[in-house]
Amino acid sequence: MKLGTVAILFAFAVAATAQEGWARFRVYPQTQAEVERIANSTLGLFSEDIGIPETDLIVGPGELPKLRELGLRARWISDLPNPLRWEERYPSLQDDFTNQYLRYDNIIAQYEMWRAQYPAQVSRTQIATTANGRAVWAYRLFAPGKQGTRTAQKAVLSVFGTHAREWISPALGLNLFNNLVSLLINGPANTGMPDGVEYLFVPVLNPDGYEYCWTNNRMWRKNRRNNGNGSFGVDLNRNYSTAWGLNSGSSSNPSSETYRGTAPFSEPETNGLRNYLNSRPPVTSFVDYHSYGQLILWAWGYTTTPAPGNAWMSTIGNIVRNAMIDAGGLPYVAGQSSTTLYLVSGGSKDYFYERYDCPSYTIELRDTGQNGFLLPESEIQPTVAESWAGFLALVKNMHLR
Ligand code: 0X9
Ligand code: ZN
Repeated sequence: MKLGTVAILFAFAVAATAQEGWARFRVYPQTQAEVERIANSTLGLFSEDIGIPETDLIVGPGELPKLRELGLRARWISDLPNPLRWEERYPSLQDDFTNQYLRYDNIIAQYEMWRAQYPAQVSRTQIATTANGRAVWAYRLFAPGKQGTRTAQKAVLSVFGTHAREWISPALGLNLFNNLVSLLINGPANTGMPDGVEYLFVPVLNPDGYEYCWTNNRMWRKNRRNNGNGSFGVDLNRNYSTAWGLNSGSSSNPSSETYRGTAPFSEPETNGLRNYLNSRPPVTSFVDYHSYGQLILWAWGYTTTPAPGNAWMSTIGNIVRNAMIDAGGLPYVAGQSSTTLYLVSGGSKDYFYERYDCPSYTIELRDTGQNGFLLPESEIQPTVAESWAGFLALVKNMHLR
């Protein structure tokens, strides 16, 4: 009976994957040993994480035997577009950041338009050069009101594109920056925003990975460091110094999707970001924008013990959450990272919380798994609307720290 079911499932799978050859399957691990088997498989991961009771996998052409080898009940969920050579799906140049996902050069070109237009308020700094020779940029927007302080005393830091395949994140960054320009440079005399704040945006922290998604594999996550053993990539969100290498929240295996690198800040992207902030005013709020899951997560990520600042991170985090729900109508869940999602060691939000004692979050944007990382471009604007509300709520309430 069981074997029969499996056979029928696989017959269906072969039929289902016949055209494109790529599909999303759900497996149902029940023990840690079964989770381990999935972790050691070379099948792609569609879920955010491998875990009990269910995990979604990406099965490519000819990979059904690998799925069978897991020895787990498997259910076909949907066909997937071919994740290789994604650029072929976009015949013409994408240049409308409000409704399209852009190539890295076009993202930076858009920020450069703002810099050219508002040279007194917008500036940029190169914070790193990647393994593949790309520049990582930080853009600074400082627009004091008429009566405002002429020098910034606080930095609001927003990081986008840490994980390569989470394309909604850099797209959101462009739209948030656009809204900030409208509000702070072209907006009313009283913006309702706190005084003396500079806004620091990293449009794409991981440009090598992001471009690799366009040219080679749409589901790439890490950067493109050559690990020297045939594997590539360090998970930048496991490479910060706080609790770096704590076993449960990252991997020492270079092939792993959560490989932490050889040392804290071993990667130019994370190291460059840390060093850049030494020449800026103290960070008074931090958000690392990811997808997916619709979550507002605060430190600590590396332990389930609440951080000393748990009370105010919770207060501010829930204000942000409520603002996002009010604006978008979709559920967002707020909580301490480790207890709401899973343990992460060497993550960005733990580092910025520890270093600056500021409210520090990972926001997981849309959706909750229907499209996952492949969020349609039609959802860019709805995501922007709710995230802008959340951004304003954070900046206006960070003093509650
Ligand atoms: O695993 C991650 O890095 C994040 N999820 S994702 O699917 N976007 O990869 C979660 C990060 C939670 N952050 C920390 N605890 N620092
Ligand atoms: Zn991510």
